[in-house]
Amino acid sequence: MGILLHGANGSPFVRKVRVILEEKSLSYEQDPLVPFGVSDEYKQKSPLGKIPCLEDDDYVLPDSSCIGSYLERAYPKPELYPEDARGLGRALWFEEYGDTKLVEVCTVPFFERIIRKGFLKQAPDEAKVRQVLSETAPPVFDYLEGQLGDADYLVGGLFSIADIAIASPFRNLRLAGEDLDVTRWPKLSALLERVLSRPSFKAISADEEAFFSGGG
Ligand SMILES: N[C@@H](CCC(=O)N[C@@H](CS)C(=O)NCC(=O)O)C(=O)O
Repeated sequence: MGILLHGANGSPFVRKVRVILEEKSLSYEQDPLVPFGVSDEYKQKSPLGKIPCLEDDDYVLPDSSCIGSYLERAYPKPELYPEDARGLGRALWFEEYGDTKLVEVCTVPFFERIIRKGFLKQAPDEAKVRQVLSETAPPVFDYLEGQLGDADYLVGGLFSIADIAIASPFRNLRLAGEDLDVTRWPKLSALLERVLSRPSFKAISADEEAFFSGGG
């Protein structure tokens, strides 16, 4: 059967796994599952009912972070996780920060303008979007800007899971028509340009833009 990835485009967690698969040149099929009202059969595979969930032949694993760790061990090249203990710890921290705080702020404009407006056909809550962009998001972006120093990538100067997990939610922000203020966050903006222009992200962007321009 090979690799099957359950999860619709637009999810920052599904994107993370797709980028890892692309970086490792692994071929896979995608089941564009939307995580609302999922079947009991899917819950057997992903007990929290969330996306993504990956099947690799007879092996089934939910959760983007668990999937990333599995893929790194099962398909080691190219390496996407730092070798050294401190680098690894730091990369996993950025992955966690990306998956929680950053997803929380970047998906509000995406949900309001793309999902609510385009798919649920309701008016987006622009006041909520403005509040997040002006109050909640800036300290999160400040933190990441401060972590970069003069390095091209977040950990050890090398591209890693940390950069994938931080860049992924920013794609949601861009799909919602927002971007970072390059004068306020120049290092973070440069990191995003570097990471989002990789062939792995580009391969997925085309799918996402086709899908979301149809929905919105
Ligand atoms: N920690 C999980 C988070 C996955 C997640 O929250 N996915 C969202 C879609 S972006 C979902 O399935 N939400 C449905 C739900 O919470 O029931 C991961 O990294 O895979």
